[in-house]
Amino acid sequence: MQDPKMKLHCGFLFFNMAVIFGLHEKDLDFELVFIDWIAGESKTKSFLSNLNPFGQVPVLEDGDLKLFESKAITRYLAEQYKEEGTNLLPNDPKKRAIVSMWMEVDTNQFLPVALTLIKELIVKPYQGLATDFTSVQENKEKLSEILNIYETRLRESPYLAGQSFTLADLHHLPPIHYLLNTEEEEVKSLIYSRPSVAAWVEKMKCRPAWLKTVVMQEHIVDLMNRRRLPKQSDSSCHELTADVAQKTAMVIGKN
Ligand SMILES: N[C@@H](CCC(=O)N[C@@H](CS)C(=O)NCC(=O)O)C(=O)O
Repeated sequence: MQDPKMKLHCGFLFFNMAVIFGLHEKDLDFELVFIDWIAGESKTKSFLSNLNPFGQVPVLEDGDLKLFESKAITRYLAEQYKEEGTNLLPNDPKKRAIVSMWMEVDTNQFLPVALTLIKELIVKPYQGLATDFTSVQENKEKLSEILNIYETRLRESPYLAGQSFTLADLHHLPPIHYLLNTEEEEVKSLIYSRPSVAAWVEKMKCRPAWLKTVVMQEHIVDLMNRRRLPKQSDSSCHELTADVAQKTAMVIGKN
């Protein structure tokens, strides 16, 4: 088998999922290098000096290029591999500006709220820490207001930046996936009680690239859980990639 061209250093959580989603949308081959950031693997000397001085994943290596920050990575994939897979950025500067605007909305409005909820409801319990329910309540209220604006927008157009799926939509689905997987029914109903938001989410969830992303993420979580078991036998990154590739192909077929 030919060596994959790119290497993605990544672990659990949605920033990582966004890049995996982007790679699948672009139909690109890559090697996945699992980084257990919860166990501190993104803070080693070698990671900090070779990959990301901020000690975070995801990091993409494409030849001599090393990139961190998920949105910088997916934008690079969209531009560098324009002719491959889905076109994630329109050519027209005005349409492209609308994509950038909704990506900024994601970063500055949606993500801080979603991230707090996901940390409180998923990450902290995983780490054995107590959830701050006051913060959960505050952020549910903020999420509701933000989703009202999204509902209005998505009544006008099927995707955030217009008629087609773009990077702006791509970056929203991974955190939404986590929000839908919390134990809090109210968080789920904030999303599903808004018909246009619900339709947008359901449409995106059917994308073949997303289905592959979910399978890959489930294996990342499995690997993370296995590492926490006593006497686990560790898998190498190559084993993970091969295993994931095989299971992904089995579940949805190679398109
Ligand atoms: N803005 C960054 C955020 C990346 C991020 O927060 N990564 C988390 C994992 S999801 C991480 O590596 N955390 C380890 C740490 O901050 O110590 C991006 O979009 O890539």
